[in-house]
Amino acid sequence: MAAILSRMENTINEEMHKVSRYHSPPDLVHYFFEFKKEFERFREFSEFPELARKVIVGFGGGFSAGKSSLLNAILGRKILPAEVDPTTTVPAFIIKGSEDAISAFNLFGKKISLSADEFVALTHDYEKEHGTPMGHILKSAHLALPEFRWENLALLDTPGYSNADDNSETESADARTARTQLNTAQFLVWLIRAEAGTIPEKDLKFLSSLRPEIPKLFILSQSDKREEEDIRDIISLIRSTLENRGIAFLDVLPFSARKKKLYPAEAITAVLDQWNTKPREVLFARNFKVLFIHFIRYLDACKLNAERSLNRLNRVLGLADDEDIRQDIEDLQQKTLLEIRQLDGEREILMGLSNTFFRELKKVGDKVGIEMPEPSEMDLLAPDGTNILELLRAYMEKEKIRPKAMEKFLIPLMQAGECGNYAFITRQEGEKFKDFLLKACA
Ligand SMILES: Nc1nc2c(ncn2[C@@H]2O[C@H](COP(=O)(O)OP(=O)(O)OP(=O)(O)O)[C@@H](O)[C@H]2O)c(=O)[nH]1
Ligand SMILES: [Mg+2]
Repeated sequence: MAAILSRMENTINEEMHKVSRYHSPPDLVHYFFEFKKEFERFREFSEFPELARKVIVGFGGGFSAGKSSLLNAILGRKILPAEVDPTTTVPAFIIKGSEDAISAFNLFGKKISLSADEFVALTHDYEKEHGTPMGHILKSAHLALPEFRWENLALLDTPGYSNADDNSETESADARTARTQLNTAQFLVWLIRAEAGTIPEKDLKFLSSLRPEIPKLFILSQSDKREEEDIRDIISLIRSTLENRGIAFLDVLPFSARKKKLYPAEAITAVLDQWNTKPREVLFARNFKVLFIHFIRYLDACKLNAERSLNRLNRVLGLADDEDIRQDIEDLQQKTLLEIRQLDGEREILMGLSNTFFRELKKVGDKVGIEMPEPSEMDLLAPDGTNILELLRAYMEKEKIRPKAMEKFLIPLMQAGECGNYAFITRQEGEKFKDFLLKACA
């Protein structure tokens, strides 16, 4: 497996870079960044395939908000170190397993097994006791529990994103870790300490930097620390603040690890039950395909341009009498032809790399028992706004539709990330455009 992974990595880091030497998409830096990030996720998946189909529920909040204590209450046992001043330093995923097992993923991309004591020592404030921040050589920890009741969920404990006493403006490493981890989650449980009396400004700022489409459940933690009648007021204050700030939320529920009768975890576990309904799709094949297609489409667009230039040059050549001018035009034609040949060569190499890459991807999938079907290009059409924009332009040219008439479709499509417009256009322009799209992609 290690050999396959390193071949795949080599494709991205070496071979694709070679292809990009003469023609590369304008967003090349971002493009390779995305490619590498997706590959990192894939590497982690290959070490922890159990996690691939899980819906991830991130638990976030400030330092000592009570995340680990809430998780322990939900799990019904003290598996995560909390109490007596511990600090979570490494994100920990908790899933169902056939037997108790703890493992971790280190920064060198290796999976290691840990005993319960080692887990506590390595992931929770090892620094204070031993003087070395061992937690920081681990990327994530994984706990499998046989009694875990949500087959499709992975609960993710994260380090607190900020220290309540820390007023500095610069973002800490913990905040970055928490953001990266929480942004990969499909659902979020966010804890606010009741003592704070409302949702702190810092939390609001942090939450607005998370993907807005992640459904969020808010918990007023350590509710025993305030009078019972205050709790209701604090909750309504939090609700109205969230509404005013435009942060969508599912609910705000009180919880206490000390007074479980008064503020039980059941309302929270009922929400987890709802999120548990179906496993998550594995999207690696799809995401990698989108990345390859992006580059190939760019080469195709370059070729189309070059061919257009060639046609124009032919036309001009037919009109030119002067021998010197003809010579110049023929030189330009030669140059353009060479470029077209080069583009063809690059496309062929890229297609070859893509084929090999998907074969390797499938091999890894087979080894860990998760199917990795390579999607067809048609499957990928809807989410890629830029392709549709190109196709729409071609359609307008073919149907002799003036840009003015299509402006209302074109403008939103030109804005990055407006994938939903695909559905909008096909609804508006109807079957004709859909037919055209199908033919264009055949
Ligand atoms: N009174 C009271 N104290 C609590 C409650 N929950 C947690 N605590 C205390 O609050 C402190 C922090 O709890 P943790 O569960 O470790 O909080 P955390 O959010 O995981 O903290 P970090 O991992 O450091 O970000 C501990 O000292 C707990 O004993 C609660 O419901 N009531
Ligand atoms: Mg913790």
